[in-house]
Amino acid sequence: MGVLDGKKGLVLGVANEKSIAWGVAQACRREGAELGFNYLGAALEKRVRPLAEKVGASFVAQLDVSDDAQLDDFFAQVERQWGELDFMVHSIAYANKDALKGNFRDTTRADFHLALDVSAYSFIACAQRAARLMRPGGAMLTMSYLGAVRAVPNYNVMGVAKAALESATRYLAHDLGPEGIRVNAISAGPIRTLAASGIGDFRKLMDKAARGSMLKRTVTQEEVGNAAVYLLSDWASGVTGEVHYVDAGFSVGAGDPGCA
Ligand code: 0WE
Repeated sequence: MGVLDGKKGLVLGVANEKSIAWGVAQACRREGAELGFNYLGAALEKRVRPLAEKVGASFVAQLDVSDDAQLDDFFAQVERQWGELDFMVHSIAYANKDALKGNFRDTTRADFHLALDVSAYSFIACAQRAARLMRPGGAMLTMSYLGAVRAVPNYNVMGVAKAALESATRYLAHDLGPEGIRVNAISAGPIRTLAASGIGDFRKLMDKAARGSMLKRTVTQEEVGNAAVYLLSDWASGVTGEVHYVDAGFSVGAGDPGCA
């Protein structure tokens, strides 16, 4: 008996076993959901397929969210295979590595376009296609970060993208509410993932996050997964348009008291 028993859901954005999306997928599986996954390209297919197998996934297909033709094709395959969809998890972001350091004011038009396209527009693109396969009771979820609402050093254009993503969450919730479909976001504290491995000084950032948190630690993929289960389940039937923080209380604190 799980809270997602009988539900079919897509988890978009698994890259490897460290991915937040993988933590979400495992929690959803534990609660009885039938899962489908995407992979970005051939290189990640080798990573994703074995993981998908571990949770008995019934659907795995290629989807690069920056390509409309792939979006159409992916969701057409979901429709053929499943017919209906109960939930969708979007855990996808990308910015140029060089844009995640140095001065925000040096952000180029190309850096801005790429980050906003892959990290924010892609949720809209997936939501419009997923919604057509959902009935009342459907749920969507995306992943954000505190840099959406505060100026976090070096997060730069990703902060602007997450701000757009959180706003899109509210507008999608507005649009899809009358259809009985809920749309929420989780704002997770920093977690060591493939995306994080490309960032200098991530260790220091994790340390600061732990010290400044209420629980005096960082959060895990499993904890994000458990919160995701709640938001995707019927227990959250009255919750939509929300950004739910899973950050050990960091965002409600005044910061690290030992830090000047
Ligand atoms: O959203 C993120 C990371 C997103 C991300 C990470 C990378 C690294 C490698 C997007 N694109 C790329 N592109 C790459 O080439 N986080 C919330 C984690 C994160 O990233 C940061 C952070 C935190 C926290 C970057 C700078 C400062 C803090």
